[in-house]
Amino acid sequence: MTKLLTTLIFVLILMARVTVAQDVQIQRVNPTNWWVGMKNPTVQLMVYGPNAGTLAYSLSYPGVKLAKTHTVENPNYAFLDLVISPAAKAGTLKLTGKRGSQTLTQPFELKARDKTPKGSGVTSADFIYLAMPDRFANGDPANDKFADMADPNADRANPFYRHGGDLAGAAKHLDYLKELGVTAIWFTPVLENNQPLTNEGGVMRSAYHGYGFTDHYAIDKRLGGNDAYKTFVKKAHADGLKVVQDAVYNHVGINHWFIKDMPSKDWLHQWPTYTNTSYKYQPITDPHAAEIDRRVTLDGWFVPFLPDLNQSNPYVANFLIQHAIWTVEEFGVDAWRVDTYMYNDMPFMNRCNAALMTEYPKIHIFGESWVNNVVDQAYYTRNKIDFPFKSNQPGGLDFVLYSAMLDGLKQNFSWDDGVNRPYQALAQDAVYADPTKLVTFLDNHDTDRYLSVIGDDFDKYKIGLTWLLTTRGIPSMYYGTEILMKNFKDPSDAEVRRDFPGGFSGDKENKFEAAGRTDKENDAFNFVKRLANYRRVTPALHSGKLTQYLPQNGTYVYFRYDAGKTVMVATNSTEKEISLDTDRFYERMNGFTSAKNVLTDEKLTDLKLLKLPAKTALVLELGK
Ligand SMILES: [Ca+2]
Ligand SMILES: [Ca+2]
Repeated sequence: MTKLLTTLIFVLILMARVTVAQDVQIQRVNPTNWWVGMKNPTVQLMVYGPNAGTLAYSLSYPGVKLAKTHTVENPNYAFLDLVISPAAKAGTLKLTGKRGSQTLTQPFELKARDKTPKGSGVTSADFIYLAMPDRFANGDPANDKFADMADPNADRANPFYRHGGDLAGAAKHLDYLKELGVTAIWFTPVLENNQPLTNEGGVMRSAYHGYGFTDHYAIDKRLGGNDAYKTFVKKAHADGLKVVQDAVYNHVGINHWFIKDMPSKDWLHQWPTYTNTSYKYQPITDPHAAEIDRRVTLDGWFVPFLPDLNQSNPYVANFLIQHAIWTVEEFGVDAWRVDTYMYNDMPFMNRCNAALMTEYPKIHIFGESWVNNVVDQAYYTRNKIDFPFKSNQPGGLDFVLYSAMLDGLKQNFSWDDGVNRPYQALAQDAVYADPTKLVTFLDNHDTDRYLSVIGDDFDKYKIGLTWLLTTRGIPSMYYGTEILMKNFKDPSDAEVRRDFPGGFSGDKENKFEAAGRTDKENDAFNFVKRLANYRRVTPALHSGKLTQYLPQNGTYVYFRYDAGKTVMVATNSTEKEISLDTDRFYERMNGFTSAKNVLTDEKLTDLKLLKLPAKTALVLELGK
């Protein structure tokens, strides 16, 4: 009898323990690791698992203190504030979580910081190439699709599905980019997008664009995962190329693991009924704006499957800021492009930018704020306007100059139109703290492709690229522009995101090689190559001053110059050859008696009258 009772008690105790063990678990800790020797000694761990928030946490590790444990609405989360002293050594600490007689332990690694360059920044000495990894090159067909993912499809015949491109594929073409004169690669986001197909405009589409994160600490395994990204960045750096990471703070994918079981209701911006952002930027800067308009712009959701994060929730803010720092430290990326910048909480953005710049003083941050005027564009970057809110963002994508350059190519010359447009855009640079930190472009993955916008006009194509590569700012080019890829977004943006020919096995043409390109494509490729490589070794085009002259009779002339060199760019936007009298430019041409045509090597010994053929932009390096 006693024996039976003992056995029964033993079984009951065992059952109770099993119950507790299943009832309480730690399934995730984010960040997944941290480092010793960071400038900011604190890190907040988000601990997740069934009832993880009901445990009493402690740790014992020399130089590391658990300063505070926070619990939130959802008992499945705990937030632990760790303080890591400068004396702490790298190693793995053990987090201990206790509830009653139950004890759980969770290892957490504190790595040593290695010496490889991180957050080195991009500057106006760089030339950025924007590519969509799914559409650029497929290096590993084994990772094209996974049956266990929410979207198990990959099909190159379907423009809306994944096509199988990956980081290993892009890594194979770094020589191609170097030859072209590119110095930095910007991929659309590489983080896991384990999103189902979504219905957009009546068509089921995959999340190949990458803007719906589902796990911040995983690079999408269809792109090769974390190891492939590390390898890619290392190889790019070894080849002298920088890497720009595309970051999204405003929203995540609806399939994000923390959205399925949110820490608290206010993790997201919540509305009584679904509310989309208006996509209108005026209410953010308008001193007369109604508060509701402002809220809808900022807190409305970007689309129904990209829920809007509430960055005024301190745990959300910490999560996002730490992820940014973790990414730079873990992968060694150089610069940071921020998606949908203007829809974020601006005080949060300033905190986030400051945290990145504190750890990585040289990092460059440039956000996407799709506006059409200089005042609104300046608001999101360091500026000289007396706005009630002052942004600390060093750069931004130059949407104003983008529109202006396209107008300059599309419009006929008149009082305000044609080449007056880029002139006028640059004439307003006084509002920026440093306009050379803006990233310039002629198209991107969200716009009609450049060549189509300018009516397939190869002369105009060369003029626009000449402006891009010689005016102020950090130039960026969308993949395929150099081989004359074109298309409008009509009927869908898939049209401007076609596969790079030669990046995928079975491709009939390989345009990564000169032999695979047509004569005209080689002409285009060689044009970009020549100008980009000239720019690469010409500091006057990076940091030199810009003097521009009032456009006259369809011509637009400007100079970039420093102590070493003066480069003159003379555009004739008309259909007729022009003989340009250069007397007007004496301020900049005084003392120069000859010039070299940078694109043809032709020598000019008479600078009094410049022959400008119809629809051309001459690039002349002036000589004595
Ligand atoms: Ca692949
Ligand atoms: Ca928002």
